[in-house]
Amino acid sequence: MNASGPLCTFENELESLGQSESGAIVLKSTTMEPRTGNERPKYYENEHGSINSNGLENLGYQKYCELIPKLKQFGKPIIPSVCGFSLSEFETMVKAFDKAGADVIEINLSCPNIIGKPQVAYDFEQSEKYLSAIRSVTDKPLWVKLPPYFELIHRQEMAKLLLKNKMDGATLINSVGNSIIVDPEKGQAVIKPKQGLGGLGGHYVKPIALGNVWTFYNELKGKIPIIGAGGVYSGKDAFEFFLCGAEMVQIGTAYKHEGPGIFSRIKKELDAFLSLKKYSSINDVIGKLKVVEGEEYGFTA
Ligand code: RRO
Repeated sequence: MNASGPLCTFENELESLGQSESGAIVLKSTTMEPRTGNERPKYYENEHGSINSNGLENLGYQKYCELIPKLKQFGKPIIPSVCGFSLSEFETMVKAFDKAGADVIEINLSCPNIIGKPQVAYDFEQSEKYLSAIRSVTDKPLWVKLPPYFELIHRQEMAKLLLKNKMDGATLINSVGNSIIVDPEKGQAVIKPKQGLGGLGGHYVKPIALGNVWTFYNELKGKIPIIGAGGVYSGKDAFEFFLCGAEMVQIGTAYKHEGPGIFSRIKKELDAFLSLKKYSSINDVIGKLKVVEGEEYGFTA
């Protein structure tokens, strides 16, 4: 499926996703009011990936609630993504999307691009408060969109919170926040907002995403499915996420680059790779990453 972010803000983009082979329609993260987002240039892409400081450009949650019945005609899960500026905003939007017929609601606790608003998911006390309160306002499946964590203890602690608060999915990872890409010719950052700082995606972040997926998989022990994201451009990339424990993948940077045809290409590539490697089912892949034994790759004198 697509990742919440690129090409899922406007009605025509959501319809294209409906017509594509994306397994679901994931909506751009919503706020209470419509937003035009941050100043341009706020997106840049090269062969290694992307950086964005979109700034939550979206039509406001009420518009997406109205669109849900229309989007249902495509016969696939509709997954709004919610990004409030306070707990009560999260609660209001989650309740509204529940009523409007969302199939799953993704709670975005990891937007890196709002000036003066640190990512909730890096504050474990606040995250616990948000997750338990949001859990109590809906019975719909709740997925939590998380940022990359770089310490194992942080991954372990967040995994515990997801289990304790009965979350139904963990989307790993959002972009790597507060990064910079420099244009050396101009001696200038490639995007404008936040002094050039933005969220990194694409090939740049795949190993970070895989590391997060693998640790969360081992902590969650199959009790909560993982939706992998961060650098999926090909069927083999998707395969790597499945090996590390993801059950689904989302595609952001590569979808923006290639458009909605990417979903059928990646499915075909994945099927071909699974046949080549003689896997009869994706269930034989999920979480089956082998770790190196002995000294095969060790440095010896
Ligand atoms: O809109 C954005 O700037 C944005 C969001 Br909400 C997010 O979750 N992740 C990202 O890279 N950009």
